[in-house]
Amino acid sequence: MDKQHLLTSVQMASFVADGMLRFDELIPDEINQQAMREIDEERIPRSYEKQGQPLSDLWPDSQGFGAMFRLPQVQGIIHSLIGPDPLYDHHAFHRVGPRHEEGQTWHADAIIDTRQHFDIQLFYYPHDTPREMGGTMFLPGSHLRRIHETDIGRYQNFVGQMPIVCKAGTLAIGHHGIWHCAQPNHTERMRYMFKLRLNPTVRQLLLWNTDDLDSPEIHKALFRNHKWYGNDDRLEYANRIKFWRFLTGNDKFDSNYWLTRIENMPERRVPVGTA
Ligand SMILES: O=C(O)CCC(=O)C(=O)O
Ligand SMILES: [Fe+2]
Repeated sequence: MDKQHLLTSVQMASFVADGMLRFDELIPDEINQQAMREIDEERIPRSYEKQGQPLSDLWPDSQGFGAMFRLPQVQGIIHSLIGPDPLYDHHAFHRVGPRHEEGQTWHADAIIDTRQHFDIQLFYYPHDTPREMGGTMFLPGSHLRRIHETDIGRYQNFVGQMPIVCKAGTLAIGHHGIWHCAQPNHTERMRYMFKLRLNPTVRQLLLWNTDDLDSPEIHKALFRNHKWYGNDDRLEYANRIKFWRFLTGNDKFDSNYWLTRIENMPERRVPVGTA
């Protein structure tokens, strides 16, 4: 894997804090056009392929979706987060018709799943997506609040929610726990969005370009406050510390003594009669 395509430690810290990363205009237009054609002409089936198969076996001749995830830049992103030899979990083609006034309810694509090991989902936008066309709405920082699918469906809007308003060829990568929902399409055009879920087959440990592992920017990225959790921000920070420890293998990593304090459960006994 060419180091130049791997994510940096600061980007990984952003993923730990936000549960997502976005790469605007990453995919060339030729691939975007082919990808939409593949959906329209049903050259790639809507139904799931064999789940749990190596991603590398999937759609070998595809000039659209296959070419998209085989791009060295996309391979570098995938490698950084879930390592080599990822597995295909499932895919979904979304075509939201013109004047489709309904959005999805807020949800995560998961049952309650408390693993530190995580899957990623690629959300690929092959054409310009202005706000009136929807885009997928994400809630950065929601991925560590593990919920069951539409448990959060009663909510309408959150402080800090982020619609993917983007140019063609944009890719968002989400942690499996990220809260999101499709938005209505108020335009006269069809909206396309392609989702692909992938599973790791290796321990997710230092898989990215770690040259900047000691950068002070990591701390800033990890302890970003998204505001929507109000006074509960420290709980989020504690969960991110655990996640960063998992990714770096550094069990002593902490900030402000937050985890070290609650992990202090001494077992050393004072010999009886010495007091
Ligand atoms: O269409 C969208 O923007 C989101 C669809 C979605 O929630 C999904 O594929 O999991
Ligand atoms: Fe979803």
